[in-house]
Formats: sequence, C-alpha cells, structure tokens
Amino acid sequence: MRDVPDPPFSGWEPPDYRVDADGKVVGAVPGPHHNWGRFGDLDQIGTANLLTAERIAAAAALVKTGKRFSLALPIGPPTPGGYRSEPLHFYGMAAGDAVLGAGRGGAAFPVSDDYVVMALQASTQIDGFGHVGGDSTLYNGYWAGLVTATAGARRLGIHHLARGIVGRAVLLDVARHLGLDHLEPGFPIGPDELDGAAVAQGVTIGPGDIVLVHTGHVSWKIGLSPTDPDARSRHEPGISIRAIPWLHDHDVAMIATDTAACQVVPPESGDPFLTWHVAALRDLGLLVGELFDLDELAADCAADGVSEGFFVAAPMPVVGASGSPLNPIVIK
Ligand code: UVW
Repeated sequence: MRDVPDPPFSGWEPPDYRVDADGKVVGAVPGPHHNWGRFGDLDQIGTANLLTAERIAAAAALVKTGKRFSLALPIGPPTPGGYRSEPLHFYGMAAGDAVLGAGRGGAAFPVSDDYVVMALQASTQIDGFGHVGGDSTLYNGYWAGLVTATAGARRLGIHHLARGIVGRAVLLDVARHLGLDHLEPGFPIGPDELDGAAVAQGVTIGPGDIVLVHTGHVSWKIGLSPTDPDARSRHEPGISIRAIPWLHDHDVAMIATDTAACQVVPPESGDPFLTWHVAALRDLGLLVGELFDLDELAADCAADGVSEGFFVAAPMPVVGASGSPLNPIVIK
C-alpha cells in the first residue's frame, strides 16, 4: 500500500505529564513484560515486526495439500458475543429493482451496490493499538490523547498493518486437550493449558508464530436460545493474565481466540476488566485477534494430526482506525 503520512503533532502539556512532539508521554513506564523501544522508538506495528520475510517464506513452505480454511464469522446477524451492535447491511441499488423496472441498468444490465455499517470490532477482527490503553498511554508510550473521535488515531492507526498478518499459524485446541466441546465461561487459559495442548498435539511455538486458541465458545454461544441468560452474558473463557509472560517469552506475533475478548472474562484474578488488554496491546504491542471461527480448522487438525499452516489476513486500511474486521485464511 502507498504511504499514508502521519499528521503533524506539536506536543501537549496536560497538568501532570508532558507529551513530546512525537506524541509520546515523556517518562511513561510500561508493565514488566513489554516491547517498548525494541522495534524502534517510533514503531507503530509492534509484534508485526516479527513477521519477517524469512519467517513468511518458511511458513509458505508449510502448504502441503492446499486445503484452505476461512476463520471469519459471517458478517451479519446474529452477531455472537453481543458486545456491539449488529452490522447493518443494505442496498443502495439492487439488481432485483432493475429487473422490476425500478433500478439502474434495467433488466438487460441489472446493477447492485450495497453498504455495510458496523463497529470494526463487531465480528472477526484484529485489535489495533489505539483500541485499549492504560494510564493515558498506548503501545510504545504513545499518548492515548492521540486517538480522538474527530481525528481518529493520529498514531497507531490500523492502516499501518495493511501489509498483512502473514506467517506460521499454530492451532492449540485447549478444549479438545481438556476433553471438552467448549470451555466454560470464565475459564482462564494459562501457560499450563497452552503448553499442555502443544505437547498433546506435538507442536512447538516459536518466534513470530500466530497462535490460534480453540475454546469452542463461539459455536456454543451461537447455538444458545436468545432467551438463555448465557446468550446475553459477557462471560467467556479466554487467555489469562498469567499467560502474558508465556506470550512474551515465546515471542508470539499474534494470539487469537474464538471468543469476543481474547482475554478471559471476568479476569480470574479480580483485576480490572481491561488489565489483560493493557498488558497485551499497550505493553507487548501484541497483535490480538477476536471472534475467530476455529471449529473447522480445529476438526481438521485433529483429523490429520497437523496443527500448523500458512496464515494470511489483511486488515482493512482504514486510516486512523482502532481495529479492523478480518477474513483470516489458513492454508495447510
Ligand atoms: C473491549 O471490550 C474494550 O475490547 P475487545 O473488543 O477487544 O474485547
């Protein structure tokens, strides 16, 4: 994609801290596990830096059968999770109207054009680094005040990831490893569960990997009656704060789950709700994927014993956005 220049920023001085002309909070301190400065003081793409040309080429060599799996949920009602409004899809002009004599092109050349209005976080998606901050800061020490409703994300916009998330995907089927169809809401996935699934499946996790954690949650949730209290609950299994050092030590490029928040909800430690997001997005600059539909891939991995593949997903280059819908593809 062509370069989109960042808009100029002249600094800011709130009463109790200073923001420099790069948009960084002077003296900001990350959590204990972090990648601030590692990829450059002005880095805006975090662990996407781990998706090197060499790793991508090696990942491409994992393609053996050409079997493809889309990890995207359909965009349209019902939206599982219930965190955001349902995507709204409507037609500005429709071939059916043309055929009926009321639309462009007539019956000879009927034309359709349509629109989608949706929260970028409403379906299968990647969190941008403007999505969640902590203590007024975002990834790499950028100031959270750079993301405004009028100007969008003046730093860390999702368009910086437009070259795509491409690399080796490893599916860890934690639900299967624990002998369950789906993990219960509130079940925290820590290092033991991640390592246990990896050992059971005979895979190792390495630097730059895209780790896909199957919990079975989204299918279970879709299958609930709308009147079931669980259908309206935000509680779900997910990655524990205890797994943050694991993700850092393994130098994972992306973690994604078949749940709405990736993190366990509620946090098992009694931490504030977004503590995990702060540790992952703000401190590690970790790519976080949510509402990935992993059932079909998980079933195939269980059937053929191959839990890795080539992963490709291209965030939409919406300038200054804090996230993007994704259609992630794994090819085995
Ligand atoms: C929030 O709920 C704020 O974020 P996410 O959609 O990433 O879980």
